[in-house]
Amino acid sequence: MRSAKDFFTPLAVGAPAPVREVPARPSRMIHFFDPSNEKMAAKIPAMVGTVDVLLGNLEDAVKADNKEAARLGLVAIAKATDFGDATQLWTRVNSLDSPWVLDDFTTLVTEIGDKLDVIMVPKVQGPEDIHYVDRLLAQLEARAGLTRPILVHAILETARGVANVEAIAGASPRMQGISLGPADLAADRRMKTTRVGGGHPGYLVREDPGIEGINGPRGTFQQDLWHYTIARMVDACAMHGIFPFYGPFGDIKDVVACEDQFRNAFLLGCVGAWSLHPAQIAIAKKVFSPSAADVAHARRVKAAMGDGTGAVMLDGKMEDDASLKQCLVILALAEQLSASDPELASLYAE
Ligand code: 1VU
Ligand code: MG
Repeated sequence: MRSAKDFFTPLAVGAPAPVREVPARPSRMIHFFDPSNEKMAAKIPAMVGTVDVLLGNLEDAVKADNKEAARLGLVAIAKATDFGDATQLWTRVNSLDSPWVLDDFTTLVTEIGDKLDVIMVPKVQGPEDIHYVDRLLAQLEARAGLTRPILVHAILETARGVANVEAIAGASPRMQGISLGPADLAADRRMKTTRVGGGHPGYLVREDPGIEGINGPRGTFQQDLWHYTIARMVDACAMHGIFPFYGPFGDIKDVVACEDQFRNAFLLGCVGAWSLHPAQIAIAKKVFSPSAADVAHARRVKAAMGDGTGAVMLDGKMEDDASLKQCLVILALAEQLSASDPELASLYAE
């Protein structure tokens, strides 16, 4: 284990200094695209400024025969596109045990390292995976003469990864965040689902039978398969000052359930989710931006609380230091989003 004193020392001579704090940039949707799919790739330049994150995916969902085309396609798009301040460019590389990942890292850092904000690493099992990526990136950044470190995002999609999530979150100053990957995680855990995220009608609790002699219908309540994992991930991220995300929702047509899944994640502390299809972008934007009513309420609590200590009554409810702190979280997010989204700025205007 490295000494805490060495934690912010570059891992290669000439590599940029690690960040002390992860930049909090709007990341409500991480929009996935396959750079080897010409139709999809052609749509990407026009999406700049309309999504918070564009992610060129090289891993699962890209056919094995297209891995090289995807990598080179991403290089071409990145070189030809100005992403401005409002949109970040991320990539998802192939898994660390795959035959493609070394070329993913070397090509992308060398060719477009100055444009890449974050590299998403799939199937992370423990801090040792992050340590490997950390050193490799430092070596490649030094060779490419980069002046800004590329950050790392881990996907939580193995049982071992979940067991090690706190150590993964704190493994490197490069750690930007973690996404829940429900599909691979379900398979690795041997859950008996066949879906990409969301709930399952069989995972429920049923009302007790009525008292003796009364046999009315017994209601059932569907439960959230992902509550434990998201909550654990959120705690690990908050503990290390990095950002938690919900991952994919595969039922593209079920926009209602997608919104519910995204909102559960938002309420539990996540800052964004993946959008797999253009139809999911607006859902993420809506859900991960606080509502005008929540912002207005937060401002009222802040005003009523004066110096921030003590307890007051507002609309029949007690507000105190702790409810004010929650309101300040909402206000900080509203302020951050307003800075890059004029529509939200006018929605939140006092
Ligand atoms: O109207 P056009 O024909 O010109 O364009 C189509 C389509 O090409 C385009 N489109 C997209 N554009 C940008 N980004 C996208 N992600 C994207 N998806 C589609 O929109 C137009 C309408 O498309 P569609 O409704 O006909 O949809 P398709 O049948 O073409 O595609 C649907 C899928 C889901 C296959 C497609 O959206 C896709 O491949 N999305 C990304 C999937 C992905 O990245 N999966 C990996 C992450 S999830 C994971 O790892 C765990 C499960
Ligand atoms: Mg996966």
